[in-house]
Amino acid sequence: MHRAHTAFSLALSPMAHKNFATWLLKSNTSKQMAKVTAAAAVRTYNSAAAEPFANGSTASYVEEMYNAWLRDPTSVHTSWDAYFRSNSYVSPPNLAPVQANTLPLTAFNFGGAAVSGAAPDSKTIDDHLAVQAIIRSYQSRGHLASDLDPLGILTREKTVCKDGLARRANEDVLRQHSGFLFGEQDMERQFKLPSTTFIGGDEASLPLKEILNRLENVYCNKIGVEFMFINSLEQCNWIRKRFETPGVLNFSPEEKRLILARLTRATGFEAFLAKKYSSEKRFGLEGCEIMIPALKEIIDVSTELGVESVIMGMPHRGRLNTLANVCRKPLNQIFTQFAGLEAADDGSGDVKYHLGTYIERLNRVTNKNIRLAVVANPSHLEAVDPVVQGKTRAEQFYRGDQEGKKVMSILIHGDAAFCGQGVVYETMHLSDLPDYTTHGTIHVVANNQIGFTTDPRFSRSSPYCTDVARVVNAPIFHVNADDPEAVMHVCKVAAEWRATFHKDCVIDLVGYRRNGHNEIDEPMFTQPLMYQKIRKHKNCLDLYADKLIAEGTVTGEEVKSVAAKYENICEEAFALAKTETHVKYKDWLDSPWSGFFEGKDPLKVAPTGVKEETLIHIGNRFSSPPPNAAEFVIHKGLLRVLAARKAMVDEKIADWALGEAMAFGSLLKEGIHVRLSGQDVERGTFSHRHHVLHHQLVDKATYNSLQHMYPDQAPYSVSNSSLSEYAVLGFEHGYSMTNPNALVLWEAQFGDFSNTAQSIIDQFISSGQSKWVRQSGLVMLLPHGMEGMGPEHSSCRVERFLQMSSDDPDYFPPESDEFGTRQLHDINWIVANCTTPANYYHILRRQIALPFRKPLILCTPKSLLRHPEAKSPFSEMSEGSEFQRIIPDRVAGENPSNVKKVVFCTGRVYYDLTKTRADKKLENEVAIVRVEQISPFPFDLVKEQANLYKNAELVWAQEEHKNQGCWTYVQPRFLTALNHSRDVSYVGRACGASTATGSKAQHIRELNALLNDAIST
Ligand SMILES: Cc1ncc(C[n+]2csc(CCOP(=O)(O)OP(=O)(O)O)c2C)c(N)n1
Ligand SMILES: [Mg+2]
Repeated sequence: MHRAHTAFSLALSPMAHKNFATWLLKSNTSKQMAKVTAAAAVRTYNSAAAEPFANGSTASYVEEMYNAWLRDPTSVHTSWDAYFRSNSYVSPPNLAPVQANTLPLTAFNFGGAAVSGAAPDSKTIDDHLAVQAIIRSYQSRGHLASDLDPLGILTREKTVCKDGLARRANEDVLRQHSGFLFGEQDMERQFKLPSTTFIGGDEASLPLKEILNRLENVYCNKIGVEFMFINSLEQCNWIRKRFETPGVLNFSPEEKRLILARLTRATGFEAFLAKKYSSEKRFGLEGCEIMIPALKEIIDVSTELGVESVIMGMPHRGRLNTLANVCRKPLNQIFTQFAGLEAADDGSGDVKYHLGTYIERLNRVTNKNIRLAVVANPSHLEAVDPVVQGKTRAEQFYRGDQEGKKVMSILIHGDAAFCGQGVVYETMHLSDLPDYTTHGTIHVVANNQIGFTTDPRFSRSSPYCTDVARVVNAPIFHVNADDPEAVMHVCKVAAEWRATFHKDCVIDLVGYRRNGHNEIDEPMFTQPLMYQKIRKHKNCLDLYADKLIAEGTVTGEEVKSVAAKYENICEEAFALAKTETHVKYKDWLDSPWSGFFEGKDPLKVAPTGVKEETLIHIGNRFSSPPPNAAEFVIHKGLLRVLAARKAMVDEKIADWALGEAMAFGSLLKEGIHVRLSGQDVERGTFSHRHHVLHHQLVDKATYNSLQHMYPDQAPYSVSNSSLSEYAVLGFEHGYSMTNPNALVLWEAQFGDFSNTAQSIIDQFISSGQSKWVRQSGLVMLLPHGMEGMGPEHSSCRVERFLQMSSDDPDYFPPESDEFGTRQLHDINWIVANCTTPANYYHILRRQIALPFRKPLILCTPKSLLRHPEAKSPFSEMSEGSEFQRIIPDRVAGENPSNVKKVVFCTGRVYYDLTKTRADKKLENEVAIVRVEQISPFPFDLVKEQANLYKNAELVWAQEEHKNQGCWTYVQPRFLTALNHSRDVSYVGRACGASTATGSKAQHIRELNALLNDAIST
């Protein structure tokens, strides 16, 4: 936290508050008034624009003046008279008063005796305005002076001011209003409280001294509330009320004992691990142990308010403690992870502080059942955030929880990662999008004021590590982690905020890190002064126990006995863990699919062809305007698209968009939810899909025929996403984890953009099953193809996906009827590049027909979307048809002995090759074989094709550069398939650093060269 080091530079408000500021300028009143003008002018657009200074009590005060002036112009000061005569005054909008201030201002006349019905004197007005400005200053900026740092390094000491009061608020907080501070003689004067404060409780006015003390206590103590940038008066008032109302921080003795007991467990857990596994890394929570009671409080309050399932994402710090004391994962399972045992099940596993969990248990405090999941995550900090959101959204969807009342997410962050990692920002921006919102996430920052060895001063440019949350108007509650009661209050407010407004909020738990980054690191190398302080600093549990003993809530014996009891529990679990011989990865699964695998033959794939009448029905619906077509005005161009679709259906052929719709529609018919998400997917980047028809005259009137295929179909959702790959791909991955009976697809605008989501691809999609026994059938649609569009927009870098495939190049699996399915079962993901709508249709349907789930990486076409030959007859999609891993050359294959050369290829280049072959009239001499599923490699079918053309030369032709595309992947596998008895040579572009040339002419030259090389004998 280095908030104090950064000067705030606030822009002038674009919405300068005309009423207030202009009349003051015009009326040229006292100096004091001019200062107030400045206060209004300095106010910024992000500073509660919805609650201008002239609103609330100031506004009602001015209005009172105005009404008095209307009755009798001489009853007000000449400056008011001049102002009102200028017609500048406009009554403020009618804001519902949040607190009735019934006392007239005349009751406070300071210049002379109060006279009933008389106008207040100008000193009264000035002083009231000054007090109101001060109240507002505390609300807006009090957090800058609040006492957040348990180590006191950045804490501003209180100073005694000219009024005799000690306060932390200084010019950072009060700014120009510090000049308004009164003298000691004013301290007992009563001031009317504006409706925008709750510090008075039931009192409409308070002595100045009390006002200042209360403000100081609310805003500059152990809690720093940042909220005045929120653009909603209702929300600002809601927060003010929760923090300002007198007595909000009073806890009952029972509540205090519960906090103490929870803190004892959190502290005891780390101490126990430190004792038993002193040389093991565990990324302990020491210095921020309060996070455990904090999470429990959030969950308690949320459960009380109706939440039944909580999905959490968190980094390394305090993760084991969270599993143990928040999720109540059996301690022996946690301790077993330290024993270095062999795993009892498949997979490569992960380190203990990355594993997930899923627990269903009774919440003892609320007596309600609750499900808690901690999503497994990689080291890549914050990468799990969107995954958690996607999983949460999916759970809400399947439960019909449209407002997020039953399912919620909590994201826990480190201070350095929260402000440093861009995915946090990307994820925040999903928070209010209709198809991505989870209706409010509570973010908890375990802010230990350090990231590994780096001070905040060198790791961020913002005053707080939480500033990223301001972009979505999330309130931010900073709190000193050494004050358990303040922390609990903040957690309660956060849970209530989420339940009330269904919007994100942030709890910034400002603590410290007692040890090094991990328990083996030496922190004094880099933070000597901070760690000298830490060494002398008592831990939070001891401080709190001392406080409760001193106030008589508990005795020293009680404190000791609670700690001893927990230590015993740990010892028993430790003994039990010692009897274990294996770890079970399944114990750590975050998304169990109950029943999905039961009774299934793991090698049996359901048929993917469907009845022709189903295809015709889907085709007809997909090519029809909405039922109320007469009223729904469709764009003329789309009418042509629909007519062309209809013509295809009549001819029983499908292009790419129709093939896709057949896959989606038939799955929806079978009760499979389909969700397609990505940038501009509704229309399709290449304007081929058009799933959402827009009424040309009525805003938001749309029609999506895939949602209306059958009355009892599953829901179809297609959503244009925010312009993010990292967060959106992570989100869809999380969505796909929740339920195997859904087809979840993410489409990149162009395949190359998927590399900005690389950590989701590397850390989750390719390796999730191996590390965390968690399957996913997510489909990534990656437009790919060298079509002269330059270095970007050409390649989805399929070579990278292939390089990550766990498909052994030297191993030809035993041949059997189940060859293809067994390969799919054993691999980490599927990589394919289909050339026909029918094969695209089948591979999508196969995702669901498989008895297990695997991610599918699909290179998808661009020009083929409209290519006259890239069409499939319905017969290739109807019953009896299936996905073809390889598409043989039917013509050349009839007389294989004539064939001199076999060109193997994948993807769109096939159509260029066939055209060149036709031009050269070499159909009988050159066979062209399409490898549609690249990984797992179809060893069996490649062998079969090669055997068919015994004497032919074998080549692999590709349009990508030699070091890219599929060549390096297929080459060794060809040799294995051919048992090293024949060779396969390369035809295509030379190696290249870039994916494609930027010159169209060069592109055409290169393409022609490769086509000529490939189609020659
Ligand atoms: C994306 C990413 N970059 C770098 C790292 C290496 N790393 C691990 S922990 C850490 C510091 C994290 O600091 P903070 O977020 O404050 O969490 P803390 O460890 O202090 O709890 C770093 C840089 C990582 N795990 N992930
Ligand atoms: Mg940190």
